[in-house]
Amino acid sequence: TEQKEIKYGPLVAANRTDENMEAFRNYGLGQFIHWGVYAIPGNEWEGVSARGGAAASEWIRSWRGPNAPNDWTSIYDNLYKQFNPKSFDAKRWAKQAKDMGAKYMIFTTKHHDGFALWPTKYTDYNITKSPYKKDIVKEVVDAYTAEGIDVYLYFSVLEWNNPDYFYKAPQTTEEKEKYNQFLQYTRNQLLELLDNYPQIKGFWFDGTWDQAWIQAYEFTYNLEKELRAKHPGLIIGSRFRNDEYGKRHFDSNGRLLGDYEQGWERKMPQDFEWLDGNDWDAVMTIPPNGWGYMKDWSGLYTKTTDDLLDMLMHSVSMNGNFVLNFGPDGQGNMHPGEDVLAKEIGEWMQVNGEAVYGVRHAGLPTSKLGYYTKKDQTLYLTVFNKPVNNIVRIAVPKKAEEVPVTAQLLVNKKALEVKHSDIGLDLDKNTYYDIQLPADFKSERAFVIKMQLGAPK
Ligand code: FHN
Repeated sequence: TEQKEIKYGPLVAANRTDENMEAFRNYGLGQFIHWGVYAIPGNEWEGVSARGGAAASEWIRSWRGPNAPNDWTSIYDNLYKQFNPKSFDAKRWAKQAKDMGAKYMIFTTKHHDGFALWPTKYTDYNITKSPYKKDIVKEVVDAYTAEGIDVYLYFSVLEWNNPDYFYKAPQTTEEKEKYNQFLQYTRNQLLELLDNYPQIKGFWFDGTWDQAWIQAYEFTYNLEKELRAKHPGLIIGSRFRNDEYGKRHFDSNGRLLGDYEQGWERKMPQDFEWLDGNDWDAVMTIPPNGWGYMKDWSGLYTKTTDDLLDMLMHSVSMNGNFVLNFGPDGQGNMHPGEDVLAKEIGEWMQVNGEAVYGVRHAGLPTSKLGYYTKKDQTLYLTVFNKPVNNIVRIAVPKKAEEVPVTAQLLVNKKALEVKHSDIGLDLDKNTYYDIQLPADFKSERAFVIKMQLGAPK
């Protein structure tokens, strides 16, 4: 295919191999936290509700529902005067994330409403003007860093309440000046975040889809360069900027714009091939689409521990990280449902974490039983669908130099027999290894079979 001339393409080579990027590749599991003044309404406020098919509680300022008062926007923009999370304890959050098994976390410094959770010099609409006053971003960065969890800062470029923000590309000189102010403001805030919290590993950008930002490709190109120069090793996903043809995530020649693909939000790639060898993360809500606190989960399908473990293994089996979102309430407590999920995931990770951390795509034919992950000569199969005959059958390409030789159950370290079986409808392509599960083996959740690979006998 014909290659386009691109001036504002990627600033870094694909698949960086430095320490920071290697760490990113090994995280496996992460935590997202959406917190801001939207936690006060928790999706419902005096007749205003962001409920409905696409309900996203952090969007309540604009998804106001039919019963919202006319001055709802201004009511919302004054909610910060009530933001005083008495129970907030970043150390408690960090401990919970650690126990869940998260190796990195992403925290909303500022969502689309523009309210900054750090004491920014560049707008008064920030935490110091709330009754809480203290720097929440600092508390979070310090507490998670102390637990050994890497921190990434979520930053929404889109700001609903900023008069200098433009959705459409600015036209007149006056509009252009205003938008330039906005761009400078964005730059100032990002540099400020790097100055204030030098421990962070990266930015997780959002709200970069509007035309004005898309047209500012020269500015965003230079800004990315500046951020990277200021903070060597910084990790930036593909949502930050676009090329001069308006192509986002990937430039017009299909090259990734950033260090990892950031398009997997509440969805997952079906096939490993779709990923084209890029690094990626999947970010996931517990309710269908609520990122900020949602007081009432009733009537919504909220994902179960088993759903989430399935998505986790789906991600890591394809070289991605799985990031589970939490939306604490206006006092700084996690939703009770989130506490339960975090605990159950953590218990599972205690036993099976080695199938998650530092693993890679195994390159085997997909299995109906579950997901493969691989680390050096060790192969893991996380079984979600236990076979009725208790035989776990592993397909290996016929010419493979490595096949399963020994196997054990991670849950009890019990050795299992591995037998070469030539059963299958595609014996020209694959050969099969059977692992017999103990007849009395029962498991309430997915379980992991750990195998050592070796030369075929
Ligand atoms: O609009 C936001 C949404 O509220 C949430 O922050 C998610 C997280 O990935 N991102 C946006 C939609 O893409």
